[in-house]
Amino acid sequence: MDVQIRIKEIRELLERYNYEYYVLDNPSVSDQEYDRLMQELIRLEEAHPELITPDSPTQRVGGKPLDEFKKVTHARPMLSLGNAFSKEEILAFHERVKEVIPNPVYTCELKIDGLAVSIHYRNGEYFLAATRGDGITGEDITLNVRTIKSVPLRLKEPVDIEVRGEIYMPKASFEKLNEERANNGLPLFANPRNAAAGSVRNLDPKVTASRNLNVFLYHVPDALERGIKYHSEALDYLDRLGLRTNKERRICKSIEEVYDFIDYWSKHLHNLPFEIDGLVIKVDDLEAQEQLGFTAKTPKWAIAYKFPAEEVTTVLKDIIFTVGRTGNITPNAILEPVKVSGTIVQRATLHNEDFVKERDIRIGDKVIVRKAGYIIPEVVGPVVEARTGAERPFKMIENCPVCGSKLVRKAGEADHYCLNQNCKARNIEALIHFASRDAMNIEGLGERSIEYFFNLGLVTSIPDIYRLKKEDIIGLEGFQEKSATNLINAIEKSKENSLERLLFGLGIRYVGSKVASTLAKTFKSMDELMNKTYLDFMQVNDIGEVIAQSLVEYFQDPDKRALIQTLKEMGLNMRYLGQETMQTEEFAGKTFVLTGALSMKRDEAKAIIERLGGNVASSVSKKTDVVIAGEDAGSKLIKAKELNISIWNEETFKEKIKPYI
Ligand code: 3BD
Repeated sequence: MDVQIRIKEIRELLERYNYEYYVLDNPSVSDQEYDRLMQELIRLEEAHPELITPDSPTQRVGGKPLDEFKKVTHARPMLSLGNAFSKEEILAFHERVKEVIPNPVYTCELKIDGLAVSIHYRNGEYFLAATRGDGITGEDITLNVRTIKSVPLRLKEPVDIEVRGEIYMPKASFEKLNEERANNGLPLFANPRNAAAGSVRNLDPKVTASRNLNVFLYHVPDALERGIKYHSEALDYLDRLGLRTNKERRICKSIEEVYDFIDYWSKHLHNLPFEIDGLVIKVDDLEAQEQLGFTAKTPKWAIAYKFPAEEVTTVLKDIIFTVGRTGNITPNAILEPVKVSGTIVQRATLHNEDFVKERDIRIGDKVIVRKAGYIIPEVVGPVVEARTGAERPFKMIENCPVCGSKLVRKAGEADHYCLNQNCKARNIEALIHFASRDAMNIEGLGERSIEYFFNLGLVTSIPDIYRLKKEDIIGLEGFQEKSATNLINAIEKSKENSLERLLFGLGIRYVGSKVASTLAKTFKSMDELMNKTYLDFMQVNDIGEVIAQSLVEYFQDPDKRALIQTLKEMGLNMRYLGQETMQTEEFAGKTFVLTGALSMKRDEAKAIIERLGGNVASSVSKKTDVVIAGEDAGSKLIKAKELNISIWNEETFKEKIKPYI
């Protein structure tokens, strides 16, 4: 028989068996038969390498580990979902929907707890996969996702399509993986979601391939353009293409049916072979979705229902104090280890003195523990009935647990502070913050390395980071030639960061990443910022007295000015480089003015325009390209007409942004 024909035949069989096994969960042949065919195909391809194609079942794992992931900009942003924590909030969502759509029908789905992925097929062939990232740009994980066996390398129809879904790790695989890791002395993953994320974001596809990941697809961004009328129909279409969807979805014709779905899954979620962190409720009619539209980040036609946090009781054995980067002191509960929402918890924040006193939490108490927002363990309060009399009341400490200096609690503030600028704990925390992901994002310079370098005296201040040399770290525990080179490169690269990352990283009090962005956008350079007054800062939207005061204090402090000067001399970028925007024909480089009443918030409209590459100005001039006029637009509209400037009404605006939302 012709080799070419035999190869094609085996590939088709393997493709079918793979689909039956991984997508339908319904195999029609034995594992042995499958393996036998795979071995035959491997042999034939080895003998005829010219016949290997990328969609061959032998080609799932291949290639060398990557140096880094490439960036991918999503054609349409990957949106977030609004959250509801109760049926009341679901009802409020329903009422909002009904204002636009009188009789909405919903599709209810499980909310798989994994990581979102976008997968592209060209002519039916697997082509690209990307993480969500910040929703605008993600990372190219094509090679890793192709190792997931339920991801078909070829669809049942030769279409060009982007599909979105969630990659996850089944509970059983997660437990097996952690068991193996424990046996090998490797750190454990906290939960299946982290394990899935870690496996997908590994630079070596072989590692991903070894991790038994799976996927559910739930979204076709351009369904309407494909003639699909309902979300539920889009899911059926995904099924027909051979993609894996979750079958536990239900079309609900009334809010009561939605409640039934919630009640059912509130009871049964633990029986699922994978973790879910809630349910998703979506308006089924795609045209109705369009009419409802979106806010800056979330669609108004969908909402996530989050199950109430699980509460458990355990014993509070002790209270210890930690020092944050601003010198803030946090009491922490040391707990008898207990499993909460899937992970073992042995420490929980007690926030501050008042939190503990108001709840009268005592050492030795039986306490109720839960995870706030599913993530951060917190103590809800004591079980007073369980007291024996042996419990010890809480007493706030008076001196820094690390440097011993006297703590201060300013009037009107809840936190105690260590004011010692040289306090070791504060400095380590400040360095960790500087290098962290939302700040300078120096990969490889995490909590552990910083503590290690600090204790060796290698890095005790921010400039020390930029003084590190490869020779200093090669040979230190955990650092070989390659990891040392990577770290030095990452540090070097961080010098190019846009101003807002540096501003956030400096750890100025009350300057979070959002304020840092606003400041960078407004003042453009560090030099400008350093010379601004309290009143200048007060002019900026979103900046009030407290932040303005803190900024002035920071920039007038000679030590801080010297620090900034040093960093500048070391070559750190001190300018705003512009946000990562899309270059869209209708918006990029153009100046817009908003006037009149719009149905969406003005800030949202502004954010969308900026993301699409445009600017928003407050008054109409010759430099204005487009005026977007809502209801009752006044003098600005008149001026726009005089100057012969393009005018869009809200509908036109929505039309223009539609392709990117
Ligand atoms: C799921 C958005 C929309 C298409 C926006 C309505 C937020 C992660 O099973 N539908 C689902 C699931 C997630 C979804 C949408 N349907 N968005 C959905 C989703 N059945 N998990 N998500 N995402 C996906 C996210 N991820 C990371 C950071 C912030 N948001």
